[in-house]
Amino acid sequence: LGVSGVRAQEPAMNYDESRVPAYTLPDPLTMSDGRRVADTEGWMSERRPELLALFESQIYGKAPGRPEGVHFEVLSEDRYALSNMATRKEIAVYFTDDEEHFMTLLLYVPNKRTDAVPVFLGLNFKGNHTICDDPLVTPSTLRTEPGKGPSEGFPRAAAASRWPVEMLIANGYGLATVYRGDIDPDYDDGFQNGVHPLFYRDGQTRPAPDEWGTIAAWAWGLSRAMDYLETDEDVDAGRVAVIGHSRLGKAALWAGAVDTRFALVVSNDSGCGGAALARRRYAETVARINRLFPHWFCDNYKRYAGDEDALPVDQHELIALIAPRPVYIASAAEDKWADVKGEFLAGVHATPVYELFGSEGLYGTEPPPADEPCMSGRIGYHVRSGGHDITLYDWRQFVKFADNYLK
Ligand code: GTR
Repeated sequence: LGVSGVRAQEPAMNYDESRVPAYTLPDPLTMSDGRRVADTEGWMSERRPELLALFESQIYGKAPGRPEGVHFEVLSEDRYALSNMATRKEIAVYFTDDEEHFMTLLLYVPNKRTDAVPVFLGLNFKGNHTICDDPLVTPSTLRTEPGKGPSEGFPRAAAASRWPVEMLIANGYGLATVYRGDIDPDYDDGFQNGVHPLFYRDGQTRPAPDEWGTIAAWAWGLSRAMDYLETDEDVDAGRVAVIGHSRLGKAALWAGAVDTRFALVVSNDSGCGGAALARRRYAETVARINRLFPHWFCDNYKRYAGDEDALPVDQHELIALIAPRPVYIASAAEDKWADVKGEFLAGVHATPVYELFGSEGLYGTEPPPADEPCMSGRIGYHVRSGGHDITLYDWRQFVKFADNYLK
């Protein structure tokens, strides 16, 4: 489908709950051939790989896995960061065996530690230097569409409200982050920049219809960050939580689904193509997201524009792919664009898979009232009052939830 074909199928935007169409969700515990998943062994060895392959080929696209040449270089280490509370490291993660293509991982670990620490890992929107007011963080090079965005990058600490580094350090967590543009710049250039061309076969000029878009590339980058964290003795790689807000929340969920090394997954306001059920067609739809962000998903996903019922999966099964590892889904009351109820219901409908593992999940037919988190099961959830953002309130809940599993 060309872009105009996608637009022709695009239905009017719906913000009216009474106009959400009737839909039937695919059952995560029924195989494509109709067999029921009887136990965790059947889930792990048969149904999970089947679902993963469907998400891969129809939505996010296949990524190349860990390249042989991946290697790391600690560029700086400073034990006196954040008023001596933390050690800061900057690490070049080279994607191949050359040293031309890399991302810069910024890592803080608490100085008050007796052992390797649990870490939150997430991509940032505007550059590593924007996450806090630390004058020694190397500014990331801005990679936006030519002519768009501030030409000289964002000021230091521009995104500090989204990254409560001191609070995490005080609670015994490390924080690791990478600028999304280091992996793949967030605009449609036919996949010429970013990591995609590094893995083209001879003569290939763009990903095949079932190969990775930008979100899968970001998720792949999170796994490469994990490759480094596994080598850092200050970090307990068995206790890494992957987190993301909005489009980066979609990437965090996909990273957590693909890569079982992530011990816990946090989705904040991830919406369409993230935690929200596609079949509800509430606010942002498959048609709309593919028209505005044609580079995010694989080309096969465009087939489902206006035809969500034909999807062989829905987003509750993305949550289920994380089972039995804990997952937290956060919504914001005024963030209707991300479909609060659709995000909540995805957690509810992933629950049978958690129950198969003997765990509790998430329950109910309506999201809980604002600012009343649910944390009794392995699927945590809250609606924060306010709009599309990630705030200290959100992070406090994630830490509280993570304390149950990573401490
Ligand atoms: C919006 C997009 C959403 C969400 C958001 C964001 O424009 O429609 O899916 O990802 O951007 O990343 O802030």
